[in-house]
Amino acid sequence: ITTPVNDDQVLAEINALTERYERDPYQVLIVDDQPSVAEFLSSTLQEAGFHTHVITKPMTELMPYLQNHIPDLILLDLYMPGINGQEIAGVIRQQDNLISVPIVFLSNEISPKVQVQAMCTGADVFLSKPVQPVDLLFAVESRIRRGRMVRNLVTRDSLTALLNRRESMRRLQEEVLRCQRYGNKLCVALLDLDRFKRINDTYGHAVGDRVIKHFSLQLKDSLRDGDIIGRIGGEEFIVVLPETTLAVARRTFERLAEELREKPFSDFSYSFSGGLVRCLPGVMEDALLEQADVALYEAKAAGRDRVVC
Ligand code: GH3
Ligand code: MG
Ligand code: MG
Ligand code: MG
Repeated sequence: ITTPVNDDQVLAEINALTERYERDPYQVLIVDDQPSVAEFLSSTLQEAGFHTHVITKPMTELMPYLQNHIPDLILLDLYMPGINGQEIAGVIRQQDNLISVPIVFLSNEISPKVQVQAMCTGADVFLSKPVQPVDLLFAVESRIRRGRMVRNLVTRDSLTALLNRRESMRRLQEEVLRCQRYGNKLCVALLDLDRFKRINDTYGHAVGDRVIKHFSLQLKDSLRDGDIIGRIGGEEFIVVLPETTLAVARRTFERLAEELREKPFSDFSYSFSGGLVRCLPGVMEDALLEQADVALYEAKAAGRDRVVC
């Protein structure tokens, strides 16, 4: 069995990626109708190194914010004009992508019955106002790291640190909706490594795994930060490219294929095939995936190591 020469580097880079996803600054969302309270909470948390975002008008500002951001923890006031924290927590807990986000209630409500009702929405702890900075920091510190870890476990693939199949499909659905609503440009590619069985049979399954990791890193390097990259099967990947034309997407994948040909993995090289499609008005994600799959099949049938649009 040959040992790939750049193996250590690939492993180190995957580990670094995984760590980065765990160490990105923690973002706390503060929802309180009283600006002075929100400001106090925000500065206390910022001094402890957290990033914060303040919402004082939840009726109009909260849902739009949560559509584009996933905070690491939510500090929630109970009584606010027009809506209360309990209702908000109930809505948040019904969203798959927010399931792992801890919710900390903050209120001067002292009735145990009301506090228990609020907690029954799926919140994590109830703090009484006025809260001491040390109590606030204890409550946040003890929950925020675990929330982030759970989220990574639920959304990321453990071999490559790319998005897993479930999260890839959720993100694809979001982007397709954006494309349908606002006419945003959007491309989707399905990629599959060529003759992968042969690589496993020749070099062993462990080397096959390293090839998958190597490809994941190369793919990540070729794409932009806003692109969505997921591993959806053994050696199958999805790439969702918002705000990208078919021509640009195609060039990106052709460059990647070129690089894999020029700089082989170690003493052997591997290639991939791809099916690339553009999202058009009226086409939903299932149909889009099917089109991409047909294009991928054509790329395989035409001899592999190519991208078909
Ligand atoms: P084609 O060019 O037609 O895609 O040929 P292929 O050999 O890649 O075909 P196929 O998709 O049928 O086979 C993929 C193989 O990948 C089968 C499976 O044993 C292997 N595989 C799937 N998941 C993993 C994994 O996580 N690690 C490794 N090492 N191998 C895997
Ligand atoms: Mg209030
Ligand atoms: Mg396959
Ligand atoms: Mg394959």
